[in-house]
Amino acid sequence: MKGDHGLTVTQSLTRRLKNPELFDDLAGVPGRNAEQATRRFSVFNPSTGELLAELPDMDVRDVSLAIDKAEAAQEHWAALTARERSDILWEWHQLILDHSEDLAAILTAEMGKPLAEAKSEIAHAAAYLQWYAEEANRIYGETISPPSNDRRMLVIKQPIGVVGAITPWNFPASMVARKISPALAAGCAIVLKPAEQTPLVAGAMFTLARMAGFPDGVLNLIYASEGDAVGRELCSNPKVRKISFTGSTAVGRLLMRACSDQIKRTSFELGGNAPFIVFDDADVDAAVDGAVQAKFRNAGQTCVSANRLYVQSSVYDEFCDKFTKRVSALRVGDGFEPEVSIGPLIDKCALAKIEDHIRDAVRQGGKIRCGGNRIGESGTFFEPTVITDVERTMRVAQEETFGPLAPIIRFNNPDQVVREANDTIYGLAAYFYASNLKRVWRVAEALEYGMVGINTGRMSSEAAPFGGMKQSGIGREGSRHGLEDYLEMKYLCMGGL
Ligand code: TXE
Repeated sequence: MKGDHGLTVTQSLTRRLKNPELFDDLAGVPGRNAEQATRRFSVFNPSTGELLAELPDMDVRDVSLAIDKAEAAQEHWAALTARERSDILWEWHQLILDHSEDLAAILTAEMGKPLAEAKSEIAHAAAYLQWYAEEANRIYGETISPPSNDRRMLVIKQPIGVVGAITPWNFPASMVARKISPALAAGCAIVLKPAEQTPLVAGAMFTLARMAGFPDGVLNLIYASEGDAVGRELCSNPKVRKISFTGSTAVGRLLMRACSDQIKRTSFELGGNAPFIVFDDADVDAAVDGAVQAKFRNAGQTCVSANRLYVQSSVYDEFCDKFTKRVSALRVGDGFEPEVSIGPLIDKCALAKIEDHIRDAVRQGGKIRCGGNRIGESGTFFEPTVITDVERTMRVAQEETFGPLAPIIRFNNPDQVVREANDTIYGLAAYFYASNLKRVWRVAEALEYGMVGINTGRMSSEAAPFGGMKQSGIGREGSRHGLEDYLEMKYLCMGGL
């Protein structure tokens, strides 16, 4: 079906939406010449293979124009009072809640995750906007006791300026909100490039942002079929003062190099290799619950996904049996079908990676307890899989699988397991289950991770700083710390008093 703006959206999706006009802005990119207007890229539903939309494939010229617009708008945006910025963010938050069903349907259609998960992601996205609508009013500086009485010293906080943001496909709504809302609260303007697989929900959110009243130019959206050229322009254009990126560590490295010429500010949230440790004093049933959540949410396609499970010998058999039973019962399918808790993987590459990891583990003695196969000839559905007898040297324990595969490693020595858990280039999230208070503190402090879940498999919250150590990234998103990442600190010294 062709919309007024030349957008193709399948009837099955538009029929689901109460407000199909959420798509209206998707194709409208002013100022493009005829040659640019012919270049488009397609967005597909990974569950069905249906074509969802054909979007303008924007290029470096579009990015450069968007940066100009952002720069022109930023000063005005920063000059509004904190309360005025906060009110617009509140309005956007409200509009997202009002349209949450439509936004969730778009998200499930383009990304594949179960509708219930999509709804909770939209609520999570709205929660970031709410949090930073409040936080916008809490930007504080400081005064310093001067070393001599003839001067006064203070510190003020100012917006960094124009921010280039690049988001991934695994949380296409909440990643957008998590980056944009603190930046807007701080007084920055944004140029955002969502992932090419999942640009539609970002587009719909931007439509709602316009309705909320953001001044023209403060929020700019770039649709592009790949990230390379956009990334280069964002990193090399001196008008962009900061890059905020969530995605793979490999691309994070490229962007960091590209930003080094101008010593550009960066926030990176990159890959992970989260350990999930079950000690012998853990509540095993609770640990099973937590592991199912931490591993299989979003079909395992989360940067905080439990990538390797370590279970202490004395509870190993009980844990493996109970966990395998729960995992075998998970239903895989189209995210729009009720009862489905595992959607498709994002693409064929993701499928190939999980199969490689399984092959490698089995070759070295890993035992498949359930799953292990793709479902159907076409499509990217994969059975939720548990492998036991895993060794830490296997690829499945070394690399981020980013899929519904849980490798379980047996351990005997509690001190050694913490050292093994830390033995990775990543440091995003770790989980452990234990009840002995001394052990809880010691292990929590010893894990070299930005986030540690203790007796829980779920910890993301707008109220908490999300981010990693080592090669999992730089900076934090969420909480008051997330706001600081979009503010420059300026020291003022007034003399001659
Ligand atoms: O990531 P990419 P992919 C990890 C996960 C996954 C792997 C690959 O292990 O299996 O990365 O996923 C844009 N300059 N994570 O290929 O390529 C791209 O257009 C600028 C973890 O999807 O990093 C998209 O918008 N931008 C992660 C975004 O980067 C570039 C979430 C992410 O794509 C670019 C996703 C370039 N040269 C994957 N190349 C997490 N932390 O949750 C690509 N992009």
